[in-house]
Amino acid sequence: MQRLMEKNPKKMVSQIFAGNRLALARLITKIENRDPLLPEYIKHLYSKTGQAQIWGITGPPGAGKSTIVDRMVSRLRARNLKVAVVAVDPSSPFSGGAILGDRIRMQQHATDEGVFIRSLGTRGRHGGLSHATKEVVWALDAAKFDVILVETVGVGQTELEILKLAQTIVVVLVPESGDAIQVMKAGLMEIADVFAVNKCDRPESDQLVRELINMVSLNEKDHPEKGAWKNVICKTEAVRDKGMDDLLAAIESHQSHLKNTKLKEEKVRISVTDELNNIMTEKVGLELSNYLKSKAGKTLVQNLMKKKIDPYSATRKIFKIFSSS
Ligand SMILES: Nc1nc2c(ncn2[C@@H]2O[C@H](COP(=O)(O)OP(=O)(O)OP(=O)(O)O)[C@@H](O)[C@H]2O)c(=O)[nH]1
Ligand SMILES: [Mg+2]
Repeated sequence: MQRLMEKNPKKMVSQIFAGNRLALARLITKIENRDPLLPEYIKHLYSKTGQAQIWGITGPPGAGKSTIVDRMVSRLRARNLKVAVVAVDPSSPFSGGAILGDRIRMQQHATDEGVFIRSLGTRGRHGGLSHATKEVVWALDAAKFDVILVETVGVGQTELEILKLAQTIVVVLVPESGDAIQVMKAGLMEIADVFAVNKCDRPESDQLVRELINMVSLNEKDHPEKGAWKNVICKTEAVRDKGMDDLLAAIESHQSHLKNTKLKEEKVRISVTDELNNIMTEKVGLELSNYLKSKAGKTLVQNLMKKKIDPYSATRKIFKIFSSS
């Protein structure tokens, strides 16, 4: 019976709309595994996406992201909002369920039907993680989660790519993550909407706050795409639940700002264009690797080696074959 449901994307998606957590978890696994039926599932759920608030939480390892996420989940649940957490670790081959530490930390939410927590790793694949994360977020959005928090570890290019799907981005920093110059270098100034200077129990945190304030005011005019939004800097001590209400207020204020300006629409425009790009790249890559395994593909490669054809002409030839199939 369960298998039958999985072979019927429309049925499975309707179970997800109805709040079936098992169906949702199964779809997320299919997304991770790039199931061949995935386009069918997405076709049935896409029109139901676009309702959720999507918050991105990033920052260096150990900065306190998960602790902050946990505090936010408690606050959102107190307002009876449904919350999903996606923890993305591009360096981890593990996925499914939460990473051990997060699982322990999030235990208080484990039995709460209004909370869904999932970790995503690369599972040995290169690239495509941001694409898969976006589809996971669509699934959660269609499952009617009000707020989806996406936590990414680290501050590399992959994380910046993943975070494109978020509407509001919180960058969590701690004094030991370096000075504000490093923040600039890592590209965090561009993507941050709110800074949380966590571990404010440490004396050096005031210095970091001061540097950030300077940096934010210097940077404002360079980023007209943010509209009149002025990056907010919050001092937090997540482990003792301090500064969390101010942080939540800053995030909500950014969400209102998006709604009241054209920025939200612009973000959606960028996001859908990006999706097309991702899907096209994935599809063309897949078609190409299949073609190269075929007899015709192997002959073409031979011809390239023998200089009987040049790479541009070969590409045109392949495109012709693809467009006629
Ligand atoms: N002193 C102090 N420690 C904190 C604070 N917030 C979190 N921590 C501790 O910092 C450690 C890392 O916290 P996490 O929330 O796991 O940090 P993270 O950024 O999610 O870590 P990764 O996901 O591994 O990158 C834990 O031991 C926390 O208890 C804080 O405000 N002050
Ligand atoms: Mg974490």
